[in-house]
Amino acid sequence: MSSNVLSKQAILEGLKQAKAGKTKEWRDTLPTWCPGCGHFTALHGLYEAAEKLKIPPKDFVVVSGIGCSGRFPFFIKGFGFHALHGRAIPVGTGIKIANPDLTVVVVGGDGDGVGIGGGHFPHAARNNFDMTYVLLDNAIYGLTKGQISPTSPMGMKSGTSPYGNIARPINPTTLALAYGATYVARVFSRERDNVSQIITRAIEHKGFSFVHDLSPCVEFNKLITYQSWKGEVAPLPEDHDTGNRTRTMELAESRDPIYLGLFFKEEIPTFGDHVHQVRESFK
Ligand SMILES: Cc1ncc(C[n+]2csc(CCOP(=O)(O)OP(=O)(O)O)c2C)c(N)n1
Ligand code: SF4
Ligand SMILES: [Mg+2]
Repeated sequence: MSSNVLSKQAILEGLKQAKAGKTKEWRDTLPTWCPGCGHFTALHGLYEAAEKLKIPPKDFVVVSGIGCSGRFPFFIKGFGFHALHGRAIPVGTGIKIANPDLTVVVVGGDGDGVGIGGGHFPHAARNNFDMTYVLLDNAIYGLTKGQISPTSPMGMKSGTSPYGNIARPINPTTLALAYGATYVARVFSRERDNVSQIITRAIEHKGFSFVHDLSPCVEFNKLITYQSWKGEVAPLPEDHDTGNRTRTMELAESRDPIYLGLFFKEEIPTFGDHVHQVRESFK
């Protein structure tokens, strides 16, 4: 493994340092995930983004659903809302409407975001709410100990699919593009610096930004792992046009390889801009 990987040893060392009081401004409570969980990388990415963009904790809100991914708000200094399973996005959009000055980041798992909560994702995207949605995809229900999720591959065996998964998986990156998200990226939790960079740019983006993080569950998913994904991923072609939504969908659908990087970005008025225009027209 490269030095860029959050190895078990590096995580334990990090926890030791944090315990010794060498914590950064953005860290508060120590994460409780299994050592090696992919979710650590996105958390680190959020720390780096908040530091880089100098977002004070009073202006930072992290909203999550339920799942191992749902623990995020506890591990970040700022405001947090641990919502119901699949209901993080509507809570996040409500917060943004109530106080547009806040930086709102919604974090959730594959089960949370494209399973039970799948009906909220399209509307946040098409309305172009100025917020970031990080979907931590481990292709399994981690918190409830390993049932198949909407992103699990066909044939995958689990407690709820002892003879193999019979349903076709959903591709969250393609969904985000189809729903009209104005910033769409895919990252892999094995690549810490890329994750931090993409999350930082996503938060900077004015509009609905979506980051699909391939984030392995080292405890319950023995099929989709750091190793299996490592052999399947590749960066987007260097000449990739991030302004072409249709062509981008083809690349998002590819399984061989699974592309990583910034797929699409466009600057159009946000939900808040439209509300402002409507208010102006009252005058
Ligand atoms: C309404 C409701 N249904 C089911 C559950 C049980 N439950 C808790 S977490 C979870 C799935 C979590 O999987 P995912 O969203 O992929 O997050 P992960 O734990 O993998 O990060 C389920 C089914 C619940 N808490 N609430
Ligand atoms: S059960 Fe899986 S998803 Fe949950 S903390 Fe452990 S490794 Fe991460
Ligand atoms: Mg999951």
